[in-house]
Amino acid sequence: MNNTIQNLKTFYRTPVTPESFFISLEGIEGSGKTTQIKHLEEILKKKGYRVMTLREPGGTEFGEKLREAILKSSMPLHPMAECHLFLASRAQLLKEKILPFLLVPKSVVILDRYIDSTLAYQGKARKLGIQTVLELHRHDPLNLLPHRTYFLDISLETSHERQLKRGQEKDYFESEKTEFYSNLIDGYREMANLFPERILKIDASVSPEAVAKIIDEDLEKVLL
Ligand code: T5A
Repeated sequence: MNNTIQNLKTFYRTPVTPESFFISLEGIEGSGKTTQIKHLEEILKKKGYRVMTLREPGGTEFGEKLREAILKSSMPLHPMAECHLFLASRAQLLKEKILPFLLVPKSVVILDRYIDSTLAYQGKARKLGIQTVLELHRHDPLNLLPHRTYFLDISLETSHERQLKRGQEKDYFESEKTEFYSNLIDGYREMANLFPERILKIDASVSPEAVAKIIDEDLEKVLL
């Protein structure tokens, strides 16, 4: 990790809203993000929070159109084009949904993928560079970081097994080769080291219940 990357961290901020909370879930395909989000929604609602769950890319009318354009693209996009499409979706999501909802008292925004996906997928696996992606995010509103990020860490083998079980058609990224995925996993692990105060890396090869228990215990410590 060089100094320039460390310096770029100073352009980033977390929301200063005493009663609301911003959580993101990250990991490769099949890591169990959707599964854990359902659990998180339940326990946060039981605790009396208003919860808004969103996904990236998407979450707004404009963002859903971009999602379709990226994930259903029949031709390979230039990594920089790909990256800017994710950023466009994110900026609109922040403006329309995330920032207004965080002003609601006792609210939690749960996001299925956020900035760490771009750092790992476009920065590392597509080789744009972590520094480049951090530079692209350093301006408002993209410089807003979650209070907490759960990185569900699984191996490529586990990801393949879970996807085979599910038997879905492969999308744009799921057809990528092994090298892309091992860089991707490295990218996520690098992000967990770069942002240790925000990202909790969880071994997600265990049962969904065991993963949920780790998240529950952490939430007890970090929620106000
Ligand atoms: N992308 C996104 C970028 O490249 N850059 C960006 O900036 C952003 C924001 C989005 C794609 O876009 C890329 C990344 C992605 O390739 P998507 O359709 O939203 O695509 O895909 P994913 O987010 O990857 O969704 P998945 O459904 O594949 O993964 P999940 O949500 O992590 O996994 P989940 O919970 O659906 O579980 C998968 C299966 O595993 C089982 C579940 O029952 C399910 O069948 N499972 C477990 N099995 C055993 N043990 C556990 N602990 C399990 N947890 C779940």
